[in-house]
Amino acid sequence: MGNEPIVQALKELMKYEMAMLITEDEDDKSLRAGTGSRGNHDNSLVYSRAAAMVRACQFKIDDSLQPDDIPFCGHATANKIKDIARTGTTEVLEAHRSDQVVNDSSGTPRPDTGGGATKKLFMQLPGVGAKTAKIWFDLGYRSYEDLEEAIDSGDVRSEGGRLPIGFEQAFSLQHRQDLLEALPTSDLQDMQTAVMEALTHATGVEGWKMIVVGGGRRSLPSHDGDFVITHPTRSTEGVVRMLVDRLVEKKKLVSSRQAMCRISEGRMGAHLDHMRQHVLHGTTTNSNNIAVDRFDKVFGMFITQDGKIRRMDLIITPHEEYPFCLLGWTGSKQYLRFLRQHAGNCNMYLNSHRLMRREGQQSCIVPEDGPPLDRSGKPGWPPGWDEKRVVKDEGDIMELLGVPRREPHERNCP
Ligand code: 8DG
Ligand code: CA
Ligand code: CA
Repeated sequence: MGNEPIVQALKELMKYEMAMLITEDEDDKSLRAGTGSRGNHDNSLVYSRAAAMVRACQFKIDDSLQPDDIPFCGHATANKIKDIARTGTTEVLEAHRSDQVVNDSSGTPRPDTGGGATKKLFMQLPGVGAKTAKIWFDLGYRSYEDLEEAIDSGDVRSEGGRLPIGFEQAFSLQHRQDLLEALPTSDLQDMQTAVMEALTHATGVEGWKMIVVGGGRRSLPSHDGDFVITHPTRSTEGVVRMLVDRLVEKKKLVSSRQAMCRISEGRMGAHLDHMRQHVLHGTTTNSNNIAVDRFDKVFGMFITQDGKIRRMDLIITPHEEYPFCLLGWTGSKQYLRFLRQHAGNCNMYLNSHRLMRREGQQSCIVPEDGPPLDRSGKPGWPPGWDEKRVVKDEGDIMELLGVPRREPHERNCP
């Protein structure tokens, strides 16, 4: 359709906006996935949605269109899209690219903008979020080399001070060449072999399943390995800790003393009750933090056979939630936002654990406790379904939602 350059420009704008958004609790973009649940308005979501819509557009977008002809966004965004169609760029994008303060649509300088290009650069390092990127930018650092120099020579810019950098961030800076390049498929294979060995050894049972998820499953080049792990019969409880210990012992994973190695565990216990409560009290928002789930997992640094350092995420799911986990962790993030929004429009709630809805004074798991709702909120089974059928794969979830089955590579909303 010829609209791809516009998609890429909107994606770039999305990333600059993520770099402008400071959250109090989380200073790491690898632990978030574009939340929208944060207090302040998140412009990155506007651009992400616009990019997805432009990619899906069945006509060429050019300057002859009126803003109203670009129906999926507000006038301010539509005007930027027109600019990009005409000239390849737009004022805000150029301001970000040159680290300048950005004006809002009424021409007023936006507070807390500036440094877009530099902050985006710093945030490519695992463990560095908008908060740290801003501190470094405000101190005057503009490149990785600047940061390295500051570590070597002490911080020349602030009197007697030193560069504020954590050991995880310093590790990422040191290994940035490995961490920023695209992974060859052999690295994913390497991860698979090492993790499967560790799972079998640590638990003493065979039969573990380990699937590539994330961009890699959507047939895109990956800069990290994302995997969902499950077992058809054995409990997954407590596995993450044993797995990490074994991988560290085998020198396949960098230990948490040297680099980022974040383990989440033990949060699965009451998760269904929590979900039920949220559904009952209407406190769910389908589009809110798509990165929040309660699976046991580890976000760490893998060491390949060639001695390269690669980011690796392992997500461990009980078998009954496996299809939901797979769907959630395959992405893309924007595809998931659309899917969850759709569930919400049908008065249902979807996350990476289950599909649920309310039934009178009770919450109801779909399909175990009852049929899904359609767009008008009416319950009813799709063709081929009844309460005895269980969700076996991602396509089943799509059927229950009444949306087309899409293969992973068809879920690349940018
Ligand atoms: P990329 O690595 O090439 O940038 O893209 P990706 O593979 O699509 O994204 P990812 O950041 O590696 O995450 C994989 C998918 O998992 C993503 O589409 C959204 C989903 N996801 C969750 N929970 C979380 C989370 O806690 N953090 C992140 N980053 N993604 C999550 O379901
Ligand atoms: Ca990924
Ligand atoms: Ca990842």
